[in-house]
Order: sequence, then C-alpha cells, then structure tokens
Amino acid sequence: MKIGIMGAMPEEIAPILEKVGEYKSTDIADNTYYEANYNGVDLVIAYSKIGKVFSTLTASTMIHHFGVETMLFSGVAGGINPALKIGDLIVADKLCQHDLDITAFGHPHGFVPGGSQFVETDASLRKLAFDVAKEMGVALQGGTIATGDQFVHNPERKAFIESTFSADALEMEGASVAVVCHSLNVPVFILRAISDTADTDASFNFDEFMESSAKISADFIMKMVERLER
Ligand code: 3QA
Repeated sequence: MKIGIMGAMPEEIAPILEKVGEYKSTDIADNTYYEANYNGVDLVIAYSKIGKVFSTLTASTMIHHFGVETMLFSGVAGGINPALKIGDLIVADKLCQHDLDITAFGHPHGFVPGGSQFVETDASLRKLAFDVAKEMGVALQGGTIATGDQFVHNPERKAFIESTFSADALEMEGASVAVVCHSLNVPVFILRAISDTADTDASFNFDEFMESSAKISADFIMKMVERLER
C-alpha cells in the first residue's frame, strides 16, 4: 500500500519528514516529492504550495507518477464553527469550493456542470481517525470544509461561507485534492488543525499558531499511518 501525505506549506509536512527520518527526494514540475518507508508503509510526502491549482497538480502527480493509493492531507485551517478553537482538529466529511461561482446561470455556489457542490471523503479513513482519536483521548470533530483561493480575514466573507455551505472551517487546498482523488478513485482523508478564526485578526493568529497547529495535525496523521495496513 502506497500512501500519499500532502500539506500545502513546508511547515505542514516538516514534522512528518522529521518523523520518517530518511527519505529520497525527487523534483517534478517545480515540486519536491519525498519517498520514505515508515513502519513498513511506503509514503510519498510533499507540500504543494498554497491554493487549489498547486494542490491539484501535486495530488495528480502523486497518483499518476508515484502510484499513491490512498491520500492523506495534513494542515491548518481557519475556524468557522465557534466550537473549534485554535489547535483543535477537524476531519472533513465533505468539502466544497467556496469561490467557484456560476450562480449567474442559476447554479448553486460551488457547483459546475459535471461536478458536484460537495465532494465527500473516504468513510473508512474517517472511521480510523475517530478510532485513533478515542485511543489517544484526543477530541476530534467532523464537519464541512470550504476551500477557496483566498486567505479569509474578514467577517463578511466568513459569514457568507458559513451561511452558503454550512461550513465548519475553511482553507485553500482540501476540496481540490478531494476532487482529484474522487475522480481518480483514490480514498482521500483531509485533516486540519485550527490556526485562526478567519476574522480581522486572522493573519496575526496564523503567524503565531500555524506551526504548532500544523504539528498537531501532522502528529495525528502519523498515528493514523501507524494503524494502516502495510
Ligand atoms: C494560507 C495557508 C494556505 O495554505 C491555506 C494556510 C489557515 N487559515 C486560513 C484562512 N483562510 C484560508 N486558509 C487558511 N492554509 C496562509 S497564506 C500565508 C503564507 O505565508 C489554511 C488556512 N483564514 C507565507 C509567507 O509569506
């Protein structure tokens, strides 16, 4: 079984590379992919760079070039649901693209013909996550994650995303990775730890908490990897 582990920023995969210790680096299309073996599981690890376009490229490359059979994403997110505090983990049940808009033609936000407004993640990977959380005594919430090519730092945009999609958290890569994996029949799991709450002080909180929250997410992902079949 070959597992892909993606983040968007270097900080999101640094704790994972540290944990696997040794790896082989390969450069493809302006990205570096790190191949490693952890506990008998073959891993391909990469950060995509920020946003839907780069994360699409990385997810596709992991699947088509490296033959990744399961995709795990680890990173940080802006919290929408007030129950989510900085450092809390959220598992995406489903994701949407909050900035995809052909509503001029009567379609709902996030929808294009041939696609769907929401894309679901793999139920058995989600179940594994909740098993691991229970074992670790860690609180884990499931919910909807909204993805768009914007760092949201304003209450109006946040309110729009909450009311339009009932989203619990937002970020910039999850939905694009999920769409790629869904289209290519690769089970996908998206985990995020909250770094800010997408309000006016989002960039300050992000700078302060992104590294610690990224590590919370990465550590949890590695616990899951330890439980995956080799
Ligand atoms: C955005 C990162 C991108 O990969 C999405 C973090 C956390 N809070 C968010 C928010 N709105 C949207 N997304 C997020 N990630 C950070 S850009 C800063 C880059 O600095 C999730 C996320 N409120 C790089 C150095 O200049």
